[in-house]
Amino acid sequence: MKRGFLAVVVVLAAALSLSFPPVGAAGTKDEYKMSIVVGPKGPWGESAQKFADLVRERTQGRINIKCYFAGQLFAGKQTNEFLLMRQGVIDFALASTINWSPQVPSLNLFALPFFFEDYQQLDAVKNGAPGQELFRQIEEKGVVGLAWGENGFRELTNRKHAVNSPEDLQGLKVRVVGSPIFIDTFRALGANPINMNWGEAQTAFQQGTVDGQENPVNAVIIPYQLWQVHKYISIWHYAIDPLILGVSKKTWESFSAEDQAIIKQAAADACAWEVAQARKGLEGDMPALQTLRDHGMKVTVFTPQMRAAFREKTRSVYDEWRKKIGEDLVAQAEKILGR
Ligand code: X2X
Repeated sequence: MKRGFLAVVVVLAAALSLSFPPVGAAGTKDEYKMSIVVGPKGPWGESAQKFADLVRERTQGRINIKCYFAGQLFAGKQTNEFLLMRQGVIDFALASTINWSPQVPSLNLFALPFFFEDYQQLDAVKNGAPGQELFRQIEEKGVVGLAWGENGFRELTNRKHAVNSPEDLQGLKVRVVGSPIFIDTFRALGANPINMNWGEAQTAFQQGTVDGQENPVNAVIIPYQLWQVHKYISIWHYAIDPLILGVSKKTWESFSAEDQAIIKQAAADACAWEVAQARKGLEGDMPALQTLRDHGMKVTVFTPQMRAAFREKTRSVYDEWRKKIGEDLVAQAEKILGR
């Protein structure tokens, strides 16, 4: 009888220890995995490391976040990142909204062609009601948004010729992310868009299997030295790409309220630094473009008239994607932008 009771206690204790983390560990695993699509160089990669370092310091080493750069955690397919976070396979990510947009269509708001004109407009939308609504939607799908970072305005580079008007894009093979709005946009402009993960894109640029690509200047074009493969760049600001520093909801809920506060503050600090770096020299006269010229690139900065010609050509993309993103959300953003 006594033995039987003891056995029950032992079994119960074993079951409890399996279902709860040990007391005092505060939900800590030895390592939390953080996903970054790009490499460690440049504002995007550097700020992810900064965030991990801040969390480690401020928790006296209790919370150890390891950065996995260049898409190591999703085996190449960048549009799977959000799915893996939902499942808790990836704990943290400093992620482009583009890569999450196949699972969260409203994030395509930032990819509406020629919709955002400057950083002030972006800030007003992401810090206002639409930004809150987007964080609510991603949380509903299993990922908690901690802070907004920035990849930046996406600019077109190519190896063939200067692109000043839609005619110049005819038939140009342009690498884009595997997110449908980009295929639609480049098709509407008469180009030949090709889906490709960033991990494979650089080889394609070197081998010339594609002619061009689109990415921001400070966070991608400069760190990846794209002047080595592409001589022409059009500063056309056709889409904006904010980043989200997010955490799997499963992981988030395993932290104490105190640790959550530390992590949230570290995210805010790292992202504030990152946004400033992503924009550095790209406002006003855009002195950062000199770096590109110094490396032999031919830079075309679009005038509002040049943008208007492209916007006109992509009107059908706006009409179609407005519905997919959510009419209310787009209308809210337009109200903020005074349209
Ligand atoms: O793949 C890209 O172009 C990049 C690096 O900008 C994203 O992850 C969206």
